[in-house]
Amino acid sequence: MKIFVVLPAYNEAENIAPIFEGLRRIARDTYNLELAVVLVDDGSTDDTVEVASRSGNGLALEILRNESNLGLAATFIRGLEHATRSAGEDDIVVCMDADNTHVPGSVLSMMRNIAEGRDVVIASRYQPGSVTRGVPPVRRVLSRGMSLLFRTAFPIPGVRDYSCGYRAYRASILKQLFDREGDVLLASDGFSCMVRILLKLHKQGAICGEVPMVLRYDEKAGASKMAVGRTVVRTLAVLLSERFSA
Ligand SMILES: Nc1nc2c(ncn2[C@@H]2O[C@H](COP(=O)(O)OP(=O)(O)OP(=O)(O)O)[C@@H](O)[C@H]2O)c(=O)[nH]1
Ligand SMILES: [Mg+2]
Repeated sequence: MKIFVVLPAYNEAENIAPIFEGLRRIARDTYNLELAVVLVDDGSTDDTVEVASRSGNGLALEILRNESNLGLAATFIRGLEHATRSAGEDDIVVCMDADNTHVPGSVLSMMRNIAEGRDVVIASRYQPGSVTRGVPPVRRVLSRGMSLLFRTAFPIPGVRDYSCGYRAYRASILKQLFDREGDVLLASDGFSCMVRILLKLHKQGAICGEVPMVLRYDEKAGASKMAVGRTVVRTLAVLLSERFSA
Protein backbone atom coordinates (compact mmCIF):
# COMPACT_ATOMS: atom_id res chain seq x y z
CA MET A 1 0.00 0.00 0.00
CA LYS A 2 1.37 3.40 -0.98
CA ILE A 3 0.47 6.85 0.37
CA PHE A 4 0.36 9.80 -2.01
CA VAL A 5 0.57 13.15 -0.17
CA VAL A 6 -0.78 16.09 -2.18
CA LEU A 7 0.42 19.57 -1.16
CA PRO A 8 -1.18 22.59 -2.88
CA ALA A 9 1.31 25.40 -2.35
CA TYR A 10 1.19 29.15 -2.93
CA ASN A 11 4.17 31.11 -1.56
CA GLU A 12 5.07 28.57 1.13
CA ALA A 13 8.89 28.73 0.87
CA GLU A 14 9.21 29.15 4.66
CA ASN A 15 6.86 26.27 5.48
CA ILE A 16 7.86 23.43 3.12
CA ALA A 17 11.06 22.09 4.75
CA PRO A 18 9.50 21.32 8.20
CA ILE A 19 6.59 19.50 6.51
CA PHE A 20 8.99 17.37 4.46
CA GLU A 21 11.00 16.58 7.60
CA GLY A 22 7.78 15.46 9.35
CA LEU A 23 6.82 13.23 6.41
CA ARG A 24 10.30 11.68 6.26
CA ARG A 25 10.05 10.96 9.99
CA ILE A 26 6.72 9.07 9.73
CA ALA A 27 7.98 7.14 6.67
CA ARG A 28 11.17 6.23 8.52
CA ASP A 29 9.43 5.25 11.77
CA THR A 30 6.56 3.32 10.17
CA TYR A 31 7.39 -0.15 8.94
CA ASN A 32 6.84 -0.68 5.21
CA LEU A 33 5.26 2.77 4.57
CA GLU A 34 5.80 3.80 0.95
CA LEU A 35 5.30 7.55 0.61
CA ALA A 36 5.18 9.75 -2.51
CA VAL A 37 4.72 13.52 -2.41
CA VAL A 38 2.99 15.55 -5.13
CA LEU A 39 3.59 19.27 -4.57
CA VAL A 40 1.50 21.50 -6.83
CA ASP A 41 2.99 24.97 -7.01
CA ASP A 42 0.31 27.55 -7.73
CA GLY A 43 2.35 30.20 -9.47
CA SER A 44 4.29 31.14 -6.32
CA THR A 45 6.34 34.34 -6.50
CA ASP A 46 8.72 33.20 -3.74
CA ASP A 47 11.21 30.25 -3.66
CA THR A 48 8.63 27.56 -2.92
CA VAL A 49 9.75 25.34 -5.84
CA GLU A 50 13.48 25.82 -5.17
CA VAL A 51 13.07 25.07 -1.45
CA ALA A 52 10.94 22.01 -2.25
CA SER A 53 13.46 20.66 -4.78
CA ARG A 54 16.30 21.20 -2.30
CA SER A 55 14.57 19.65 0.72
CA GLY A 56 12.63 16.78 -0.88
CA ASN A 57 15.29 14.08 -0.53
CA GLY A 58 13.93 10.62 0.30
CA LEU A 59 10.29 11.59 -0.46
CA ALA A 60 9.72 10.44 -4.09
CA LEU A 61 8.83 14.09 -4.69
CA GLU A 62 6.99 15.21 -7.84
CA ILE A 63 6.56 18.95 -8.43
CA LEU A 64 3.75 20.13 -10.71
CA ARG A 65 3.69 23.84 -11.59
CA ASN A 66 0.77 26.07 -12.52
CA GLU A 67 2.08 28.73 -14.90
CA SER A 68 0.14 31.39 -12.95
CA ASN A 69 -1.84 31.58 -9.67
CA LEU A 70 -5.05 29.64 -10.39
CA GLY A 71 -6.32 29.47 -6.80
CA LEU A 72 -6.74 26.65 -4.29
CA ALA A 73 -9.54 24.73 -6.03
CA ALA A 74 -7.77 24.29 -9.39
CA THR A 75 -4.49 23.52 -7.62
CA PHE A 76 -6.02 21.05 -5.20
CA ILE A 77 -8.06 19.25 -7.88
CA ARG A 78 -5.00 19.04 -10.16
CA GLY A 79 -2.94 17.41 -7.42
CA LEU A 80 -5.77 15.14 -6.33
CA GLU A 81 -6.44 13.95 -9.88
CA HIS A 82 -2.74 13.45 -10.61
CA ALA A 83 -2.24 11.35 -7.47
CA THR A 84 -5.46 9.42 -8.08
CA ARG A 85 -4.36 8.49 -11.60
CA SER A 86 -0.93 7.36 -10.32
CA ALA A 87 -2.38 5.38 -7.40
CA GLY A 88 -3.46 1.74 -7.31
CA GLU A 89 -6.94 0.76 -6.07
CA ASP A 90 -5.64 -0.07 -2.58
CA ASP A 91 -3.48 3.04 -2.19
CA ILE A 92 -4.34 6.13 -0.14
CA VAL A 93 -4.32 9.76 -1.25
CA VAL A 94 -3.77 12.35 1.49
CA CYS A 95 -4.23 16.11 1.04
CA MET A 96 -2.74 18.57 3.49
CA ASP A 97 -2.05 22.29 3.46
CA ALA A 98 1.53 23.37 2.76
CA ASP A 99 1.66 26.10 5.42
CA ASN A 100 2.93 23.87 8.24
CA THR A 101 -0.30 24.05 10.24
CA HIS A 102 -1.15 20.37 9.61
CA VAL A 103 0.96 17.86 11.59
CA PRO A 104 2.20 15.01 9.28
CA GLY A 105 1.78 12.42 12.08
CA SER A 106 -2.02 12.51 11.63
CA VAL A 107 -1.46 10.59 8.39
CA LEU A 108 -0.91 7.49 10.54
CA SER A 109 -4.23 7.66 12.39
CA MET A 110 -6.06 8.47 9.14
CA MET A 111 -4.36 5.51 7.44
CA ARG A 112 -5.53 3.19 10.24
CA ASN A 113 -9.10 4.45 9.85
CA ILE A 114 -9.00 3.66 6.14
CA ALA A 115 -7.64 0.17 6.96
CA GLU A 116 -10.60 -0.19 9.37
CA GLY A 117 -13.04 0.36 6.51
CA ARG A 118 -13.60 4.07 6.01
CA ASP A 119 -13.18 5.65 2.55
CA VAL A 120 -12.66 9.29 3.60
CA VAL A 121 -11.03 10.34 6.88
CA ILE A 122 -10.85 13.98 7.96
CA ALA A 123 -8.35 15.43 10.45
CA SER A 124 -10.97 17.30 12.43
CA ARG A 125 -10.97 20.40 14.66
CA TYR A 126 -14.20 19.22 16.28
CA GLN A 127 -13.56 15.77 17.75
CA PRO A 128 -12.82 14.93 21.40
CA GLY A 129 -9.05 15.42 21.73
CA SER A 130 -8.77 17.98 18.90
CA VAL A 131 -6.44 20.88 19.75
CA THR A 132 -6.24 24.22 17.96
CA ARG A 133 -3.31 26.58 18.64
CA GLY A 134 -2.96 30.17 17.43
CA VAL A 135 -6.12 30.56 15.31
CA PRO A 136 -7.63 34.06 15.66
CA PRO A 137 -10.97 34.03 17.61
CA VAL A 138 -12.98 35.41 14.65
CA ARG A 139 -11.75 32.55 12.42
CA ARG A 140 -12.59 30.00 15.12
CA VAL A 141 -16.15 31.34 15.44
CA LEU A 142 -16.62 31.42 11.64
CA SER A 143 -15.27 27.89 11.12
CA ARG A 144 -17.40 26.56 13.97
CA GLY A 145 -20.45 28.33 12.48
CA MET A 146 -19.75 26.75 9.08
CA SER A 147 -19.43 23.35 10.69
CA LEU A 148 -22.82 23.67 12.43
CA LEU A 149 -24.46 24.95 9.24
CA PHE A 150 -23.26 22.04 7.11
CA ARG A 151 -23.97 19.45 9.79
CA THR A 152 -27.56 20.72 9.84
CA ALA A 153 -28.00 21.07 6.06
CA PHE A 154 -26.01 17.97 5.01
CA PRO A 155 -25.65 15.56 7.93
CA ILE A 156 -22.91 13.00 7.17
CA PRO A 157 -22.50 10.30 9.85
CA GLY A 158 -19.18 10.77 11.64
CA VAL A 159 -18.39 14.16 10.07
CA ARG A 160 -18.19 17.53 11.86
CA ASP A 161 -15.43 19.36 9.96
CA TYR A 162 -16.60 19.88 6.35
CA SER A 163 -14.06 22.52 5.32
CA CYS A 164 -10.72 21.21 6.59
CA GLY A 165 -8.42 20.29 3.69
CA TYR A 166 -6.43 17.72 5.69
CA ARG A 167 -7.98 14.41 4.62
CA ALA A 168 -7.14 10.87 3.55
CA TYR A 169 -9.06 9.20 0.71
CA ARG A 170 -9.14 5.59 -0.45
CA ALA A 171 -7.80 5.90 -4.01
CA SER A 172 -10.53 3.66 -5.48
CA ILE A 173 -13.29 6.02 -4.27
CA LEU A 174 -11.52 9.00 -5.88
CA LYS A 175 -11.13 7.10 -9.17
CA GLN A 176 -14.91 6.59 -9.21
CA LEU A 177 -15.44 10.30 -8.43
CA PHE A 178 -13.16 11.57 -11.23
CA ASP A 179 -14.58 9.03 -13.70
CA ARG A 180 -18.09 10.24 -12.90
CA GLU A 181 -17.60 13.98 -12.27
CA GLY A 182 -14.43 14.87 -14.21
CA ASP A 183 -14.12 18.62 -14.61
CA VAL A 184 -17.39 19.36 -12.83
CA LEU A 185 -15.29 19.34 -9.68
CA LEU A 186 -13.48 22.36 -10.99
CA ALA A 187 -16.74 24.27 -11.00
CA SER A 188 -16.30 25.17 -7.38
CA ASP A 189 -13.63 27.69 -6.59
CA GLY A 190 -11.58 28.70 -3.59
CA PHE A 191 -11.95 26.83 -0.33
CA SER A 192 -15.54 25.72 -1.05
CA CYS A 193 -14.19 22.93 -3.27
CA MET A 194 -13.34 20.96 -0.11
CA VAL A 195 -16.99 20.95 0.92
CA ARG A 196 -18.29 20.10 -2.55
CA ILE A 197 -15.97 17.08 -2.90
CA LEU A 198 -17.03 15.73 0.50
CA LEU A 199 -20.73 16.08 -0.33
CA LYS A 200 -20.26 14.34 -3.69
CA LEU A 201 -18.30 11.46 -2.12
CA HIS A 202 -20.99 11.06 0.54
CA LYS A 203 -23.68 10.96 -2.18
CA GLN A 204 -21.52 8.35 -3.94
CA GLY A 205 -21.80 6.14 -0.84
CA ALA A 206 -18.38 6.78 0.68
CA ILE A 207 -18.01 5.85 4.36
CA CYS A 208 -16.62 8.96 6.08
CA GLY A 209 -15.07 9.52 9.48
CA GLU A 210 -12.80 11.80 11.49
CA VAL A 211 -9.73 11.73 13.69
CA PRO A 212 -8.95 14.48 16.22
CA MET A 213 -6.43 16.96 14.80
CA VAL A 214 -3.77 19.12 16.41
CA LEU A 215 -3.93 22.31 14.35
CA ARG A 216 -0.70 24.33 14.80
CA TYR A 217 -1.62 27.66 13.35
CA ASP A 218 1.11 29.12 15.57
CA GLU A 219 3.70 27.18 13.50
CA LYS A 220 2.69 28.87 10.25
CA ALA A 221 5.34 31.27 8.90
CA GLY A 222 3.85 34.26 7.07
CA ALA A 223 0.47 35.97 7.26
CA SER A 224 -2.93 34.43 6.51
CA LYS A 225 -3.76 34.38 2.80
CA MET A 226 -7.41 33.59 3.26
CA ALA A 227 -10.01 36.14 2.13
CA VAL A 228 -12.48 35.35 4.93
CA GLY A 229 -15.51 37.29 3.62
CA ARG A 230 -15.27 35.88 0.09
CA THR A 231 -14.75 32.38 1.46
CA VAL A 232 -17.87 32.55 3.64
CA VAL A 233 -19.99 33.75 0.70
CA ARG A 234 -18.63 31.06 -1.64
CA THR A 235 -19.11 28.31 0.90
CA LEU A 236 -22.72 29.37 1.49
CA ALA A 237 -23.18 29.31 -2.30
CA VAL A 238 -22.03 25.67 -2.30
CA LEU A 239 -24.53 24.91 0.44
CA LEU A 240 -27.37 26.34 -1.60
CA SER A 241 -26.31 24.85 -4.96
CA GLU A 242 -25.82 21.37 -3.46
CA ARG A 243 -29.10 21.67 -1.51
CA PHE A 244 -31.06 22.18 -4.68
CA SER A 245 -29.02 20.03 -7.08
CA ALA A 246 -30.14 16.46 -7.87
N1 LIG B 1 -4.61 31.40 -0.03
C1 LIG B 1 -4.27 30.67 -1.09
N2 LIG B 1 -3.75 29.43 -0.84
C2 LIG B 1 -3.43 28.70 -1.90
C3 LIG B 1 -3.60 29.17 -3.24
N3 LIG B 1 -3.18 28.21 -4.05
C4 LIG B 1 -2.75 27.21 -3.26
N4 LIG B 1 -2.90 27.51 -1.96
C5 LIG B 1 -2.54 26.65 -0.84
O1 LIG B 1 -3.75 26.20 -0.23
C6 LIG B 1 -3.50 25.82 1.13
C7 LIG B 1 -4.55 26.46 2.02
O2 LIG B 1 -4.41 27.84 1.96
P1 LIG B 1 -4.31 28.73 3.28
O3 LIG B 1 -4.03 30.12 2.83
O4 LIG B 1 -3.40 28.10 4.26
O5 LIG B 1 -5.82 28.64 3.79
P2 LIG B 1 -6.31 28.65 5.28
O6 LIG B 1 -5.58 27.66 6.08
O7 LIG B 1 -7.74 28.46 5.24
O8 LIG B 1 -6.03 30.13 5.71
P3 LIG B 1 -4.68 30.70 6.32
O9 LIG B 1 -3.81 29.57 6.78
O10 LIG B 1 -5.14 31.62 7.38
O11 LIG B 1 -4.02 31.47 5.15
C8 LIG B 1 -2.06 26.27 1.44
O12 LIG B 1 -1.19 25.17 1.32
C9 LIG B 1 -1.78 27.29 0.32
O13 LIG B 1 -0.42 27.40 0.01
C10 LIG B 1 -4.13 30.47 -3.48
O14 LIG B 1 -4.29 30.93 -4.60
N5 LIG B 1 -4.46 31.19 -2.38
MG1 LIG C 1 -3.65 27.52 6.28
